[in-house]
Amino acid sequence: MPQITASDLKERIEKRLIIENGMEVANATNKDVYYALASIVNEEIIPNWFNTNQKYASKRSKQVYYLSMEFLIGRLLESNLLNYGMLHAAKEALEELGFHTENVFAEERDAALGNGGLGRLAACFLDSLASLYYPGHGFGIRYRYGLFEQRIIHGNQVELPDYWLKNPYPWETRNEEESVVIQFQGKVHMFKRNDGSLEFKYENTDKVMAVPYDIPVVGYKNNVVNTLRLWSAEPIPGTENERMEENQAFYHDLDHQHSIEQISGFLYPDDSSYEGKELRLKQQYFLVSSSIQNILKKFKKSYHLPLSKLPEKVVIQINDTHPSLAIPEMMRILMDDERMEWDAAWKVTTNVFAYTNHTTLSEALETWPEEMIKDLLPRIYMIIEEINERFCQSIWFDHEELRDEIPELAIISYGRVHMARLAIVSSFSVNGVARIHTEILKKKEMKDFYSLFPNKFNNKTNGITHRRWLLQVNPKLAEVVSDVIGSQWIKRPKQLISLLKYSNDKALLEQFDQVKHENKKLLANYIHQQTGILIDDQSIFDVQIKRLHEYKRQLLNIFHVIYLYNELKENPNQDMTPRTFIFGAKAAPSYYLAKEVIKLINTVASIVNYDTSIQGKLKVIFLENYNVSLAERIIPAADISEQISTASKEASGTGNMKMMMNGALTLGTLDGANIEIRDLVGDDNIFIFGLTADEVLEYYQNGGYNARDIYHTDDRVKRILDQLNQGAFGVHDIEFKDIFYNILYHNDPYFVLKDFEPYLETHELVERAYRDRLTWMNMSVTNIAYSGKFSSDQTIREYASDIWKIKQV
Ligand code: GPK
Repeated sequence: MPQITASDLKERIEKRLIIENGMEVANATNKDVYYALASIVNEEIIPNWFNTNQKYASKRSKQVYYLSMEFLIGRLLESNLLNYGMLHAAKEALEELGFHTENVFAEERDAALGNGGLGRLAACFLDSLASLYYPGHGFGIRYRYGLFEQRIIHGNQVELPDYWLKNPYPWETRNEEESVVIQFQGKVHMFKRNDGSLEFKYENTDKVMAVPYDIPVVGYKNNVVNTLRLWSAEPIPGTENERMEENQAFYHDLDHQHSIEQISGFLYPDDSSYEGKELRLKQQYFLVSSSIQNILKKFKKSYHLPLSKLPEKVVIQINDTHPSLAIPEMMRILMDDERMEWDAAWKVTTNVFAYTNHTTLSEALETWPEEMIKDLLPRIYMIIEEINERFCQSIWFDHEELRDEIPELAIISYGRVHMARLAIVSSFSVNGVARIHTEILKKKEMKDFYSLFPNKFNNKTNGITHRRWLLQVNPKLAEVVSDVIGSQWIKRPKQLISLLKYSNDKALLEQFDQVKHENKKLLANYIHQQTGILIDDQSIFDVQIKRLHEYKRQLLNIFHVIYLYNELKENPNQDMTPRTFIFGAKAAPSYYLAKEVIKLINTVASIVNYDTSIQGKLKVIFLENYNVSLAERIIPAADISEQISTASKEASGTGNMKMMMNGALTLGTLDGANIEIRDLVGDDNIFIFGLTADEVLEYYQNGGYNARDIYHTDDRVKRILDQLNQGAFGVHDIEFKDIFYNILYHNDPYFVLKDFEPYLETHELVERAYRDRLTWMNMSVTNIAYSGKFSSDQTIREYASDIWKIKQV
């Protein structure tokens, strides 16, 4: 890879500005410079992109396609510069031209085509695939509106549309010539061919054009450029005119055009919960039909092999059940267009698809009304029916012990189509995303399926790209690490383990401490600038950043804050290390209780932050519009990483890994990947509290526990709940009654009260530990040292070797 120097870049930026904008640098805005730099990076990318595709084609490599309704990519300029080895030079060039790098990068809108963990995981996976020389690509939807922008107004979440494409997006290329047609609705007719085989013809379907927009996925300093292909829904050109002669055709047409464009109109803003809207079903079919057509066309064009060989060259990972209609879609094309028999098509299909499950929450399970699928996708419905029929038959005849369970196993049952069941039956691999999660799938949630298909089930613990989440977001830490152990860890993140040898080196620990402190100062400045609130950069930065969900228990966190505040009011002079509690969280717009919690946090903040009697010992910061870019600012500054979900509920978590990698200590429950973090760093380097998953599951089985007992026996708890009920935190006395009722009348379904006391006690341990700087930094460095295990490079290697059977090219 040729080294590009700062002065080269400077010159190229100047030239660009002249050619493209006819302007001198002196007159250029941050935006002008952003576009100039992006197009320079694109000039570097394009030949490599072409070469990568050539190489895959000439080697006829097996390819993996990652199908996902979400790709939460965030900004790309900085990470593309980093992966091209141009970041240092670019920063220097920009500063020399009189620009602040950060302001130039901030010109890019976050591509927020995802809700949270699931979408961000997809983005990290693409980064690792390219960086590890794997032929792997993403397929998704080019939503015109990404995840809503969050404003906090009088403590409440307000949603604004995220029209992220307002300005041209420099990383995408429209490839109209590769468009495909998608068909909805209509009638299916069945004919018998002369040879006796069946032929299906569709009539009066609604046709939509899927136009691909390609985004390059740049590997780290390896010249690899893979592709993220995002589909956009458009009317088929020419069809307007056909209808022009009809009466009022023009208005019908506008209406029609609008309904087509809606398909890629916006991202559904729900995380881990199922909404059941027809438009969402359309989006799902739109994604999978365009992707499967594309995959098959490409296979036929470049491999010159019969379709029966598809599984040797193609593997498709479906990211949760959202793209699971890809399965009947594949069957449809193989049979109806390619004239394969059912058995042959089934053999191909079941050897191509692999399915990842991301949650056991029942509210997230996708089941569509039979009628909806039948109406929107009549041929797909027939195929699902047939898959179901054959599957139920096989249970009836081959697994008598499960006959009574058929209603719980059938893909179509009680009028609904169960997408997870479809995915399990039709895939060769089913994986969970952390060890405990996979165990719960096997032992509980998917127990009977596990007994039917024990070999399909496997675990792939999630990971995060250390390039973005350490190298890019925390350059100071990366530099110290490289000074100590050399820079091989960048290619081999597990080598971070060498840091252990130095975890008692006092001078070094002080250096790490200094880096953390500098990062905290940067965040404190940002917070001041955003909120006007001054925070103490010597205080413990205690961070909980993730979607707002009852199971993630932001409520437990804010209860603890209220408790501390109550204590301080009683005894303002008590000796206490100052704390800053930092929250970032979006709630699904229709999730009432989640929004109440946001309001509660903001209300508590507005009281605590301005109460001078507590001498600045406590601050509560709710940063609005939590997104990838904001995570990038917060994570390097975190001392404590709050991972406090009700045990058994968080499939894995990935924020836990990001903060660990940046030297934060986890305060968490034995849930998701926290368990694997604990196993690595040991009990001395993590703060674990609360019920275990087994205990939680047992309570659920026996109808829960009695929350009122705790309310009546623990004065601290009673006081907090009464404060909520009596309006101590609000203007009207009805303010937080619903939270109060949910805990006492719905019996605290997420065990907030049950885990409250152990949580307090563990916080006390944290506070005490923080006072001993060296011990704390030793713990911190130990966490960084083990975090290489959670690089998504490791995860991707495991997917590649165990599931995908693909090789590095
Ligand atoms: C799980 F089911 C879902 C979903 O719809 N969205 C989502 O982000 C998350 N997830 C899990 O909640 C996390 O525990 C997990 O780390 C992440 O997916 C990636 O696997």
